[in-house]
Amino acid sequence: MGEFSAGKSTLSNLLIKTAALPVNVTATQLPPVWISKGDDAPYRVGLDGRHFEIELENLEAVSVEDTAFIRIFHDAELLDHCDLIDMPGISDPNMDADVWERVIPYADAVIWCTHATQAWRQSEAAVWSMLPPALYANSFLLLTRMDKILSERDQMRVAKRVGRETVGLFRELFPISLTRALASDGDAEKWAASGAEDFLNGLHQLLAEIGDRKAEYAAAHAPTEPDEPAKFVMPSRVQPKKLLARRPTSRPVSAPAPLPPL
Ligand SMILES: Nc1nc2c(ncn2[C@@H]2O[C@H](COP(=O)(O)OP(=O)(O)OP(=O)(O)O)[C@@H](O)[C@H]2O)c(=O)[nH]1
Ligand SMILES: [Mg+2]
Repeated sequence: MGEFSAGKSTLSNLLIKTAALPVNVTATQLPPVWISKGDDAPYRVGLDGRHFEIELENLEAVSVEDTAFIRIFHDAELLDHCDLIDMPGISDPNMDADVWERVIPYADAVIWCTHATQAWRQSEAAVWSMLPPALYANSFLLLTRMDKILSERDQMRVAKRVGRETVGLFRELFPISLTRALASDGDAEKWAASGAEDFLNGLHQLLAEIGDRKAEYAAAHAPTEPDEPAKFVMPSRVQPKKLLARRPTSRPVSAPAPLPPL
């Protein structure tokens, strides 16, 4: 999530190692794009829940007004551990907040992108304060476009200020240059210098923790056979899979399922 042009789609493309999502200098007029593992054909989900075929090459033709979200599928390793939802910008005057608000209940965690050069504006803090506080401990704040801040001293200064202003609101803050990460092209030093390595380590750690919590929760709530002796009742092992985003269900989007506590 984040303001328009904060780098959300650039980040999604980096995470799935494919230029699947349109990246634009101006605001992108797209509904949320929900990315899962697989090779199914892409489709859009209408506001009434019906599915409609779409063309991957022509995502920008999808109408924001009557689409809840777009579903696309890729074979990226990260998608073994979570789904991703690439969101539209939060304060685009041409887009109703409903467009992104209706997918929030599906999220277990948020990666918030904020432009390092104007980081953590009031509009961002205001939207974040309206989201479920249960998300905070599972969410990251990315200071994107760090390459636009030239001196190391200024980079540290902005990271420190934003860290101070967001105490308790995020699990962790990572400065990153998404464009440098994309351009590192297998160069480990450039990858680390871009900030991508630290962020990806943090993300994998979070996904593992959420997976463990979900597995424990599922085991603790597994149905038991009342007539059988306790020693024969085995908790069913549930493999955690979709962590950043839950799949749509028939329940209303305003009633998110509880995530086991940290
Ligand atoms: N220099 C620099 N440019 C970046 C960085 N991240 C993204 N950009 C550029 O910023 C522009 C917007 O990036 P997007 O990924 O489309 O931003 P977005 O948040 O998805 O924007 P919307 O979907 O319109 O809300 C593109 O031209 C990107 O190349 C970065 O870390 N450094
Ligand atoms: Mg985008």
